[in-house]
Amino acid sequence: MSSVTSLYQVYGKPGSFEKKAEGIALGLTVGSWTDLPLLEQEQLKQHKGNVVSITEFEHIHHPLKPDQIKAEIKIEYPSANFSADLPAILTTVFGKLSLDGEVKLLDLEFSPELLTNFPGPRFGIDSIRELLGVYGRPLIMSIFKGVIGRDINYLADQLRHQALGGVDLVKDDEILFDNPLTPFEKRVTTAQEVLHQVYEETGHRTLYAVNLSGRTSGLKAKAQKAKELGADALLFNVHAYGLDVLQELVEDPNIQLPFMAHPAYSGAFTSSPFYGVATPLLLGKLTRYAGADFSLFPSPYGSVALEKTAALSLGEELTKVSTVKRSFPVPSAGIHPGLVPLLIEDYGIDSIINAGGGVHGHPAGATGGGLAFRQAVSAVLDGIPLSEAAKQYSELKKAIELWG
Ligand code: 1AE
Repeated sequence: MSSVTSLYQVYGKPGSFEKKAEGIALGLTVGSWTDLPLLEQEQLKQHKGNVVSITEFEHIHHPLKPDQIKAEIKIEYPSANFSADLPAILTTVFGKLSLDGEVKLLDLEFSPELLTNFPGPRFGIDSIRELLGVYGRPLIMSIFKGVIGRDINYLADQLRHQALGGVDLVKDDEILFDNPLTPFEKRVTTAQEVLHQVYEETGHRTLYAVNLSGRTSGLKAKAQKAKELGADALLFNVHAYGLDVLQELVEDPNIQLPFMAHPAYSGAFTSSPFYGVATPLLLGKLTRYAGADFSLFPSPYGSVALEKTAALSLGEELTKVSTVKRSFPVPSAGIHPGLVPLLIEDYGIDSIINAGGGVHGHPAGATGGGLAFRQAVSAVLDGIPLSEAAKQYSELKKAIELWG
């Protein structure tokens, strides 16, 4: 049977969870039905949510209500109840329920038949590597910083310095929207010129992800224009718009560009231990199913940090075997070269190390910052401790002296 199966975390008194689970399974599907005539009951049965399992964690008590323990409830919802799109699925499994006390949506399992409606990333890890011609190491990405109120020449200069440091990708800051000083289309064409010039000079290719922003109704036309102008990739604040908006853009045959999902605003849904949606589900599985080729998220180590178990399982959701292509995990926020060994240990080589301040704040500028990251990656892959490698590489040495 085609279906989606939800895993919820709830708290309650021991032994109370069966009633709670049945209440959810009925409430989100056919409602109260047992008083109806038998024929109608039969008809409705195929639409009723099915409680698959209830697991009580008798030793995990609610921190503020010690008589309550944690439980996980699994419920399967037939696809017959919803259209095959994320808004309908999310409304079915966590619509009104998300407003109904301490319930957290931990995971969603799509049946293979349902999953065919979600083609996922158009490019994925393998095709992005082909675009860049880079294999066998994590990619390095840097971020424009301090560019609000600056003109296009300032951006061009900052981009050139970043690219000369050997980073593979540069993304717009997510807070840079369309504006008269650096309009969207001008950013695309200027970046092409700068990056082409750097390629001619050095043979190194860097891709630029421009921030696709503005009202939802204008996004497709804007993204198509970016494609026509030769854009490399699009940054998208997907959680401020909604996952289905991303899916629409990714599936548009006139766009066909890699999409980079920024996590801005997602913390509003994920941060509570009791409410909302689990981070690996939202920024991992669902962002991948909606078609992001890259998903950015706070690493467990930097200035904004995710809890480590969640950060690791997020990476797994983006890369584990599926009919849907793999998306690049992009651990971010407060990243500096000294964190490269930890990031490679956590996310392997099929990941992207992303830094803004850790590139621009380098004593030798953004070019020195990029070089320091590349040197740190080489050292880790060669099995050389960073402290050793720093004796050989002056940029890495300066970064480690500054940030540790
Ligand atoms: C989690 C997203 C990180 C991001 O977009 C960003 O701008 C990070 O900047 P830094 O590296 O913390 O300066």
